[in-house]
Amino acid sequence: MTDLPSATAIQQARAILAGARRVAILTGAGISAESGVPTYRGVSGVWKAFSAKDMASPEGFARDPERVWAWHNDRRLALASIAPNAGHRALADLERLLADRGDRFDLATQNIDGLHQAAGSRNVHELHGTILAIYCVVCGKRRWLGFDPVDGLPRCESCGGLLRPAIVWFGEVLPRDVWLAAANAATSSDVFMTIGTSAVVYPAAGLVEMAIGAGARTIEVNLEPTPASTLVDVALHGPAGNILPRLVPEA
Ligand code: BJW
Ligand code: ZN
Repeated sequence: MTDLPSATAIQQARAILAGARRVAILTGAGISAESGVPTYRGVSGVWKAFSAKDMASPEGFARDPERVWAWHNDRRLALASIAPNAGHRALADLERLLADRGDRFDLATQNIDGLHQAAGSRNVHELHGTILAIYCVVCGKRRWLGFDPVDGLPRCESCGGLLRPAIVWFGEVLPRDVWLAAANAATSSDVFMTIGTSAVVYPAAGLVEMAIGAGARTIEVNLEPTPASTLVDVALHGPAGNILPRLVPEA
């Protein structure tokens, strides 16, 4: 079990955030873990039970779309009864505080679960897409799906093509406009935070280095050390739901 960060480390991070005018955030599965969403890596991670090659690649979907759809249906059903936690809410509070001051806040997330938006975050860049939307593999037409169950293999209303979850799988390029917004936020931020991500999946993991290269102060919040820990100014190790509410300046 990880010890909580020292009061001094929390204080350092609070001081960095208190003076911030342009905050950029990167989140990963760890911020949703306390809501009950499984992370990908680690002992109880999704990739222990399911192969990323089969479930998170265009080749895996082409081989067995029924199996990929069945798994996504299960996950969407589970999400329907999952709520944001104190970590998501603290980031939404921080966004409101900065907006009230006329300052900038960008939240780039690798998560596909929609929990930041459910917590009230507005300026969210979904780097790896969303499990709550679908698009046609033939004509690209996209539509919102939400938590509704899908029977069998869903087909496009326009062209009859196979529909797939609007998630970015391995080997696929991130949506260009979303990536550019996140990269721009990172390189123009004065404070960049990386939260609940193992920081191994690129290009998202590169945002912290881009922010540092452009002069941002940096904070990491994670249960355990990651490749980003040695790069940041302050690394806070512990649960995001405990740490984040303690970092947000009072309004
Ligand atoms: C807590 C906590 C608590 C827990 N509080 N913390 C070799 C080298 C470099 C790159 C590559 C390479 N080979 C291939 C690549 C490219 C590849 C990549 O980076 N692979 C690496 C794994 C090596 N990237 C891509 O393919 C991307 N596209 C791309 O690069 O396009 C250009 C290109 C095209 C063609 C060829 C090559 C390049 C796309 C990546 C898409 C990733 N998509 C996924 C799948 C979603 C599937 C689904 O859900 O259905 O997105 S992968 C998966 O990992 C998911 C996540 O968003 C992503 C990141 O994971 P995350 O969020 O960091 O979660 P975990 O589980 O890893 O970590 C959780 C963390 O939380 C841990 O650190 C815990 O300690 C912590 N934690 N509880 C605080 N309470
Ligand atoms: Zn179509």
